[in-house]
Parts: sequence; structure tokens; C-alpha cells
Amino acid sequence: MKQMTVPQKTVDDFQLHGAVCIRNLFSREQVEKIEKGIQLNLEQPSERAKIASNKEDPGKFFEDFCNWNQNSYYKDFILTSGVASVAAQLMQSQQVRFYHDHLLVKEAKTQQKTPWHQDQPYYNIEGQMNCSMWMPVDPVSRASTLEFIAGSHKGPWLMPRTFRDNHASWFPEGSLAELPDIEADRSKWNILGWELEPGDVLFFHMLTLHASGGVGANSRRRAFSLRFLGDDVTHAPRPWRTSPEFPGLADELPAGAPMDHPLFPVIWSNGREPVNDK
Ligand SMILES: O=C(O)CCC(=O)C(=O)O
Repeated sequence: MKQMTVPQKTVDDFQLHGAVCIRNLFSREQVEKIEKGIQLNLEQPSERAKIASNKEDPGKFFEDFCNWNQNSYYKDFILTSGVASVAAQLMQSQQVRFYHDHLLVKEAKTQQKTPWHQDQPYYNIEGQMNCSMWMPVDPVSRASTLEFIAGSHKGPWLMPRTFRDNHASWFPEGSLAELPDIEADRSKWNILGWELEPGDVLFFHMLTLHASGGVGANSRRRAFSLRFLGDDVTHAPRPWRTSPEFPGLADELPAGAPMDHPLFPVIWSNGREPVNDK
């Protein structure tokens, strides 16, 4: 497994702000591999794929999850690009488990925004040592990029809601604090956001509040995301459908157990372990 070394300042920024941009992390060749993976994913979507925009939207927001095992481009990237070594450093974790992949394509003219949210409340995990990678294969303007609220990864957990109709489909109403209205006065918040070129990559904590805008007439925005788990992460089975869902997992992995399951292979272990590509 390839090792890449991240400057200490980047690690400190990730720990402090919960989001960082690493410029030029991946070569054109790696970006092209993901581009091919995305094309294959779009041609052969899984049963988990969904359209996250309204019918009236002049564009389309397509999402799919958990395809790495069927998509050789994704799998090759995950296992050989060195991305796991970056995740290990940012999380300050000895070991990195792969959690899942997530494809997010906003076709040209998509108006659908991604509202402010944290990812972890939608998931089936507890633990602080985690991170997500978000990498576009198209140039992304400041207006269409992913934005983050610096420091929000320190908590609290905020109520996850459906993106289009604001429904509490996960935690019961009243059980978590509500999201503040960030757009009502953006100047009150430390908002981080970077214009991106292919090869630039964002990493963020699964509790960091993030959001993105729509895209312009000539700017398709294909983004590929990977989710990584560190040493302290354990299984948190939920009585509702998580996003993504891992059907049957609760019967195999008890609450509070490490995520030690073939669905979540260890892809980095203290820089030494061979890749487990079950
Ligand atoms: O790509 C987007 O617009 C949203 C991305 C996101 O919410 C995520 O990767 O968790």
C-alpha cells in the first residue's frame, strides 16, 4: 500500500476545524481511474442509487453507495492510491477501516442544494476517529463546492432530516438538538470552502456540518467520496434504516463491537499491514 505523508499543519487543521483541502493530492491518472469508475457506476447503478433532486429540477442530483466491491476502478483506487495512509494521519489512528463509498453527481443546471448536515447521525457508528474524503473529477467553483462549519465536528450531534422535506426519519423528534439556521446569517459562522480542480481533495470529519449549492449550466459536478473509520469506532445498530443501510449487519455485529466485519476491511494498519481486500 502506497504511503503519502501529509504536513503536520494539515493534520492540525483537520483536528481543529474538522475539514481540510489538500491540493494536488492525486495524479491525473488516479483522477481518470475514478472518472472511469463513476462512468461505470452511472451505467450500472446499484439498487441503493437514488435521485436526490425534484422532478422539476432542470438538472439532476444522482447518488449511489457501497459499490467498491463491484467496481474495479473504485476498488483499485481505495487499495492502491495511498488515500488510506492520508486518512490514518488525519484521524491520528493506527488502523484504517474502509466504511463505504458514496457517489454524488450534480448534472449541469442542478438547482438542488445539499442542505447543512452532519453525516454521522445518519450512520450506524459511534466514535471520534473517522473521516470522509470528497474528491471531484470536474473543476468545482466556489459557489458549487462543499462548505464546512469549522469546529462543528466537536459536536453536538444535530438532528438528521431528509434533505427534500425535512422529515425526522432517523432519531425521534426532540431527541437531538436542531440544526441552527446557518443561511439566515452566514457571517456568524466560520465557513470554510475551496474552489477545486481535479486532483484536489477535501477531507472532513463525519460530524462536521457541511453543505453545497447547485451547479451552473455548463458545469457538471461529479464527486466521489470515501468514508474511513479509525481505532475508536464501534458499531451502533439503529432501530431505523441508516444511510447507507447495511442489511443484516445488526445480527452479526453486536452494539459496541469494533467494525470487524468483511464489509469493512482494514486497509491500513500502522503502515505495515498488507491490504485486506476480501
Ligand atoms: O456532494 C454534495 O453535494 C454533498 C456531499 C455530502 O454531503 C457528503 O459527501 O457527505
